[in-house]
Amino acid sequence: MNRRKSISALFVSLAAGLFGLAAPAAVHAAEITLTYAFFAPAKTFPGRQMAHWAEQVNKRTNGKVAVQTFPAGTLLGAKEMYDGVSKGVADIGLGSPSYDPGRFPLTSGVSLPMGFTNATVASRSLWELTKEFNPKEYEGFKVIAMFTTEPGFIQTKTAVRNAGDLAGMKLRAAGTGVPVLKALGAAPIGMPMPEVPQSVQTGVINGTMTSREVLQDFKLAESLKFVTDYPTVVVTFAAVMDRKKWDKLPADVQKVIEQLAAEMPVWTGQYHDKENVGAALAWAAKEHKLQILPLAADERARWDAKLKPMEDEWVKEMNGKGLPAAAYLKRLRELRDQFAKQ
Ligand code: DTR
Repeated sequence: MNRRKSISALFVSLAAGLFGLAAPAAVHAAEITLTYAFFAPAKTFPGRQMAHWAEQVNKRTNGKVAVQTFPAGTLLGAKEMYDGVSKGVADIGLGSPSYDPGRFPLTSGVSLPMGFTNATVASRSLWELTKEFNPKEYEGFKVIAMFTTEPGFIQTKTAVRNAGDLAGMKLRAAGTGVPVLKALGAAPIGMPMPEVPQSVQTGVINGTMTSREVLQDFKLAESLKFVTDYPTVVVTFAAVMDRKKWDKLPADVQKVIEQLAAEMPVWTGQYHDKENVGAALAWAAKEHKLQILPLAADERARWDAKLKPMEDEWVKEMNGKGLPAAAYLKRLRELRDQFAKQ
């Protein structure tokens, strides 16, 4: 490269740098860098939540904190997320408590069939409950963001119009969805979301029960052509930081992160409910002829009846562990109804 060229190249990159990094953030080097791991791709809604959080922390700390994101399991996978954060592999990890209900027992109450109307209502309820009950299952962590999916739907290769179609069908769900599918008569398999596309292709499963944006975000509509129009249960997400790491952060940074924690359930719920799911359904209908199968009223009533005992069973199981299950569900119902009205 001749001298003239290299000077102009330098000029262009300087200009691009100044233009692209207009926030004071970028001009001063960050004092603190936090690594943030997530198990699924950046373009999925939890991934977008992570990018938004990273950008906001940088902006609101005036560049003092930079966040390096590691989506798609590049640093930690779904099953190792929380232990990975404890061990310091990542400073922050976004995992799904629904994948491990044994480890997050109280949180699994949010994934009972509670009739949440959307992800925003469920996300806000989850966050409030966690603040109020401060469940022991998050001991050693600082929870920095919580949210849920919309209530999941059964999405399959072959049509499911009634319990007979579902009987014995191999379907995948997050851990907390397994008892739901079992109660409905299917043969459930618990597995993390990133394993689903291949398991569908190889025929290990005939479909999945989760939020419907996965039809597009994981390209599942290429093989799953049917959605049964029966909302089931939400899947929970929690992003956590190791407590000791948190305690070392300066107070002004902690304040920014706590403010954001209060905002993330709404931000994520709204994006998921208002853009993400609708766009995916429209795309799947247009590109892959997705069919939404209504459930007849009497069939719906039978499905509801099959799921009804789950709440009492859960309370009994949690009481056995010495957890305040009945109080948690009572408050959950109040919050659900309060947020559904807003
Ligand atoms: N945890 C999920 C739900 C899920 C829905 N969308 C995404 C996107 C990225 C990761 C996970 C998910 C489930 O397993 O059902």
